[in-house]
Formats: sequence, structure tokens, C-alpha cells
Amino acid sequence: MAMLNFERKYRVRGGTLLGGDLFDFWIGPFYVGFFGVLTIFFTIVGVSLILYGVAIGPTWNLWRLSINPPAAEYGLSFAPLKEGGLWQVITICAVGAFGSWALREVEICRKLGIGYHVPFAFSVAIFAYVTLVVIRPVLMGSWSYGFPYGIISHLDWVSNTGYQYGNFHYNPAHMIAITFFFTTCLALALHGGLILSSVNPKKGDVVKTPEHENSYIRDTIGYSIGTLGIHRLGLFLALSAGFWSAICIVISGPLWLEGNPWVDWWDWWLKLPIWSRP
Ligand code: UQ2
Repeated sequence: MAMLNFERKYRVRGGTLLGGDLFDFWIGPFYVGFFGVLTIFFTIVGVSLILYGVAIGPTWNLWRLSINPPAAEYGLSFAPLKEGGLWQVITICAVGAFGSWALREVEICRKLGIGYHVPFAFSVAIFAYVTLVVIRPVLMGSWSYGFPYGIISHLDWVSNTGYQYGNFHYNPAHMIAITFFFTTCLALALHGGLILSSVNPKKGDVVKTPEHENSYIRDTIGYSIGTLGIHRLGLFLALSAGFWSAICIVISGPLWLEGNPWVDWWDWWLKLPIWSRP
């Protein structure tokens, strides 16, 4: 792939966190770095183990295949490979690959002298995953609480877990998370629509500027958050969605026990003094 002309200017030496100059090079368009090597390593090992697990498993059906966590009896110890040990090693590879990818992003930010917003945002997604497969299982005292790596199997896990731990539809953290997911969609739809509208004027007209974007929004709803503001809002909404998802799952079990309906939690509302005072 040809190097874009601006890449020559921005492909600068240094900024590495580990490895010094040793891995400070590009392969085609891709920066490598120590963490690029580590990402590739964890990915190859992890994917190979997934393929091995599927090969010794009961099916190659894409929808049904699954790599399952160990049974509850193994607690927080290492299980034999064929009894959940594969899931454990694959989880280590996944966390290693995601973490290395985030650190590679940090190195690229340092090279370019830009902020760490992208790796920070990615870290929140990693945090949500780690909460599911490490933090909550450790708090519950068993790796069996991790979710299975399979298409239908993880859907079943989500459904079962949601109802086992009090019905997530009544879980306030779940409500907040979902609200952030939906609001993220609303904000990106508004933003994407607005940008495309101003760069696609009718044939023969020049592309419109952010002033037009501001005016359109002010004419419609009376307030414009601005071109920088919409990106700050978008980042906040998306990170909040991931953050509250992690809160939702980590309190379900460690704090809010199995079989305890979340709907009871809302009794605080009925017990407010305004209407509950005798
Ligand atoms: C905006 C603006 C943009 C935008 C969008 C808005 C010129 C190009 C989408 C409008 C967004 C607002 C007012 C926030 C809405 C609030 C929520 C919670 C969805 O003003 O500036 O820049 O893309």
C-alpha cells in the first residue's frame, strides 16, 4: 500500500512506552511497536485455542459452538483445559490482546502529540468486558460466573443471568445504561445527519459551513451544543453506556443477590415521607 504523502511527515520516531527503538517501525500502513507484537502474539494464541476448543467440542455449527467457563466446583483455581481451562487461557489472551492494543494506541498518540482520548475510550470498553469475565467472577468466588464464548450460548447466558439476578429490566443501573445507549444513538444520528446534510447541498451549490449547522439546530430546537461540544457529548454518552453496563452486572450477585427481585428495590420510592407518612 502506498504511503500517503502526509504520513511521511507524521511517521516520527519515539514516543514508545516499552522496547525503545527496537519495534519502532511500520509494516505497510500499520505501526508495530512492542505492543503491536504483543497484540499479534495474544491474538494468534487465543484464536488457535478457540479453534482447538471447537475442534474437540461437539459441533462446528457457527451458531451453537461455544467455549465454556469451568464448573462452579473449580472456584477460582485453574481448571483442566477441557473443563474450562481453555476458557481461562483464552480469557487471559483476550485481556492481553485488548490491553496491548490500547497501549499501542497510547504510543501512537504520543508520537503524534495528541490527547489520549481514543485509548481512554477503548479502555472503558475493555473495563466492561473485564468486569464480566474477571471482576465479577472474582467477587463471586468462581470463574463459572464468566460468560461462555459462543453466539447462542452467550445470549442464553445474558437472558438467564438477567432473570436470575432480579430481572434486569427493573435494575436501575441497567436502566441508566440502556438510556445512555439509546441517547448515544440519538446523538450520533443527529450529528451524522447534520454533517451529511451540510456537505451535500443541491447540485452546483458549495458545501455549507458549521455556521449553517448551528443555524439549522438553533432554528429547530433553539440551542446548539456546537461542533466541538457534540463530540464531547458523544464521547460522554458512549463511555457512560459502557460504564453503567459494568455497574449493572457487578452489583448483580456481589451486592444484589440471586432470586432477589429488583422491583423490591423500588420500595424506597413508595416509602418516601411525602406519601408514606401516616
Ligand atoms: C449541534 C452541533 C453539531 C451537531 C449536533 C448538534 C453545531 C456539527 C447534532 C445538536 C445537538 C444537541 C443540541 C445536543 C442534543 C442532546 C442530546 C442529549 C442528544 O448543536 O453544533 O455539530 O452535530
